[in-house]
Amino acid sequence: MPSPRPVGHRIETDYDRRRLRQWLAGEARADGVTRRRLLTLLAATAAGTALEAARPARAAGGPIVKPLSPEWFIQRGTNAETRWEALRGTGHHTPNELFFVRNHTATPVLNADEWRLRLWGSGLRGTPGEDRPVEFGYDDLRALPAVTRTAFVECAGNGRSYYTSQQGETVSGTSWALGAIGVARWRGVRLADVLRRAGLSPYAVDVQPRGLDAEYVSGGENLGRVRRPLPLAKALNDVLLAYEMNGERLPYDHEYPVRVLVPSWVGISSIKWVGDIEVSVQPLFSPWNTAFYRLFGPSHPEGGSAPLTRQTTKSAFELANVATFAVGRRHVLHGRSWSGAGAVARAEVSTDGGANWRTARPHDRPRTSTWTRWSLSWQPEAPGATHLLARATDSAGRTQPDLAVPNTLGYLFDAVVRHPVNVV
Ligand SMILES: Nc1nc2c(c(=O)[nH]1)N[C@H]1C(S)=C(S)[C@@H](COP(=O)(O)O)O[C@H]1N2
Ligand SMILES: [Mo]
Repeated sequence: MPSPRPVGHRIETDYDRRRLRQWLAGEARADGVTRRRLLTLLAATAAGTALEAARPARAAGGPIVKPLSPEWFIQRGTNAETRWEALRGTGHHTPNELFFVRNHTATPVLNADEWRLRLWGSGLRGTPGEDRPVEFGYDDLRALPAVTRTAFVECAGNGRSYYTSQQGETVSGTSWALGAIGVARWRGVRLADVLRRAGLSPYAVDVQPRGLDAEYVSGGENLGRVRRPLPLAKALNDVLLAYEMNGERLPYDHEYPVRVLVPSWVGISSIKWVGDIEVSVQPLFSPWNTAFYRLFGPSHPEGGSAPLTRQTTKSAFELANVATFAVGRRHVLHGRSWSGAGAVARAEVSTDGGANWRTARPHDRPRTSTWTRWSLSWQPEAPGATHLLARATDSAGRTQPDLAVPNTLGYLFDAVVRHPVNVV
């Protein structure tokens, strides 16, 4: 049986080519994306229509509302990375207080009583010729059948700093180590249920959720509010509109009152503070599936890869960056591995620079869209600085390589990370 990865990728590439051709033929819409960008993407290819007036969102004092204790987080601009050593002993789900934050601008503090989710666009069966939106309030969503699901949210750029520190590549973007991931138990409603209730047209192809946070300005250009198209097939499959995280009301940063949760896909798909969802019979483009969140560079198609979807395979130790171990003693190393392409089939650890690998003992029943915790004992025999290596193989047959294929924006790092430790 062929592995799901190339097949899934091919489908995505074909889908992307088809939608770009449709754009050239005037059958697709691209808001806030330049014509030059789309022409580049076609490898040979937007007229922007005016963005809808932004609904003002109340911004909080700083970019992040929750307290960022330095023992738990590394602050990176408007973002906060979870420290892996802080996850030690926290259980399968990342506590909300410890969950990483990735904000393009700042967390808006919204009021659930005033919040409305507006569904609109050509992909809804309304009165013909009339673009009549359908609205849901917070209580309307809570009254629909609820589902619960454990899933990670992981930034596409998680691990980006290792392109530079391990591979000598120059990449742009937030210099995450491996802490731009968290796993939560999300509770909400199926996006499929909401779309059907809104009157989904059989001709709809894309949906585009958009956040209520402020417009994002990059390189002097206002790109509008954070939004990224999602193919209808994925939207109907396993996407949630989540209103609870680990049994609590969503915290402001993650994002109260409702977020989109797209299991297994790159974090940008999971739009926070969702205020509206466009449903379209035409393929949609935004800067978040054209200029960003594709692979660019010499190893990739001219004009970039297809828009990123599934996350890669990764592993991390629940250890501080240069953790200290006593020589001659037996230690238990703890870590976690995960993949966007399936469950973790095996996690292995090398304590001798990659010459020998031992299979770690799993602590979870491996499942898709979440990590598997593991442990392994280690008795260091000589003092000095060394590295610990962990690598995973997923149920799709992907094993973490020694080198990740570089891309200019530093997405989807998947190579084995060399974790520095000190034996004393
Ligand atoms: N509205 C909105 N949604 C957003 C973002 C944002 O800045 N604004 N950041 C995205 C990115 S890049 C990531 S990785 C995840 C991070 O989710 P978290 O902050 O809850 O960890 O949210 C995504 N959704
Ligand atoms: Mo991200």
